[in-house]
Amino acid sequence: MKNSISEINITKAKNHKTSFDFLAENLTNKGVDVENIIAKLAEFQCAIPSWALGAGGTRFGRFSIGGEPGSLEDKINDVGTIHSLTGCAGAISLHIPWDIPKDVAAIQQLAVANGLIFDAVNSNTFQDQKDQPFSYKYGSLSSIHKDSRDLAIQHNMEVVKIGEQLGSKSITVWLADGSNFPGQVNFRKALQHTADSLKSIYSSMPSDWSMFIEYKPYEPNFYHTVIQDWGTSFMLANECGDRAYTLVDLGHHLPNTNIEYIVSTLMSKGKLGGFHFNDSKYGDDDLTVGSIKPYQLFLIFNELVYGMKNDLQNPSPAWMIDASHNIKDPLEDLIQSLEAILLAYAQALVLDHDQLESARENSDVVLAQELLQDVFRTDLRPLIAEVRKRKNAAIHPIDAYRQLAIRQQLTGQRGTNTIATGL
Ligand code: PSV
Ligand code: MN
Repeated sequence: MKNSISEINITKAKNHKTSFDFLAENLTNKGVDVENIIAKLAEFQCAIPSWALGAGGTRFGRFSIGGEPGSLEDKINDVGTIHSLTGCAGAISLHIPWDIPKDVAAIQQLAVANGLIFDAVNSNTFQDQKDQPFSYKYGSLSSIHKDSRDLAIQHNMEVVKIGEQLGSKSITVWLADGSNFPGQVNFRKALQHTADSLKSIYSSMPSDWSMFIEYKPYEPNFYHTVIQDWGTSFMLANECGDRAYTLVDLGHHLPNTNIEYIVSTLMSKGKLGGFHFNDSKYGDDDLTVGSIKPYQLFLIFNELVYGMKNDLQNPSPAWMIDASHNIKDPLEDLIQSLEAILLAYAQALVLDHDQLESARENSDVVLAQELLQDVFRTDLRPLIAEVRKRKNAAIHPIDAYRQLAIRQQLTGQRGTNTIATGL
């Protein structure tokens, strides 16, 4: 694949050089250290979840695409393809039990061959599995029923064991628990059970592991969710210990929430552990990153960049795309998301944070806005393309994906009827 990408790059090289040289000169004239930013962008790697490689669906239906991955091996190969084209998708995040590796050594080898590492493993107590002895219908880690709670705790411990074999160092717990109707549960008991369950999972983890606690305001429960917001997650993470962190998923906020402020607060307290990218118009829409609110994404990245530089008590967040691909080819959609993420990151790196700080100190509100919007309205795409070119990835990944007819090849190999596991 690398050779074919290089050949396609040759046809794009002249135009790319013209636009990159123009941008680099303009940025340099403004005092931006272009090479330093290229180096930072080149380091950025974002995990792709194993459930995002097939066609997504809604409860109303699912429109299949050809060549969906039918096995974990296929999924690893698909992430490898995205990584070859973009150079920034060097990790895969598994959802257990959807993707339990049968032959761990072979799976590891395949990942290495594709240049991938295993990022956070994700537990799943939001569905009952076939022949499960106790149901999660009325909750899992929060359940009033001890048998269901114990089963869910056990499951999380097993997920950590699988992750350990693969070299993961963290588990993400997204707890769907809550209630659908007023009066259904005792809030206090559900929260206390959740805290106790999380603490038992936490205390059983290896000492170099981290736990990411994801929050979400609603769905699948529509009256109350136990871990509904960053405050609840933060509180539970503190109760668990130093290696428990909050995970921010961009789609898990009520409309107009100031997510950048949440990011800033969590990082300043050293508690932002994981980050799920997507975009939305209404709720947890799981749309392509940057497709609806790219300015918000830039503002969020400003806080992330500030935090990565100044909040040394905060670990480097584990990045992952968490979107669903309803009508697009998932691989193309993921490539578009990666482009939007890198672009927002590049914008935040180009922003002169010292100048912004001095505008703030002078309460120069107009200058602060000028600084932000000047960067946001500068087309930095050639910078991202340059990073890819230097890594022997594709200057234009979507063009290359189409020229290489990858979906057609996958459909030829895997058929038109395979259906990937996921939501
Ligand atoms: C829940 O909506 C979520 O964002 C969690 O991260 C899950 O693990 C993922 O989606 C897939 O179900
Ligand atoms: Mn998520």
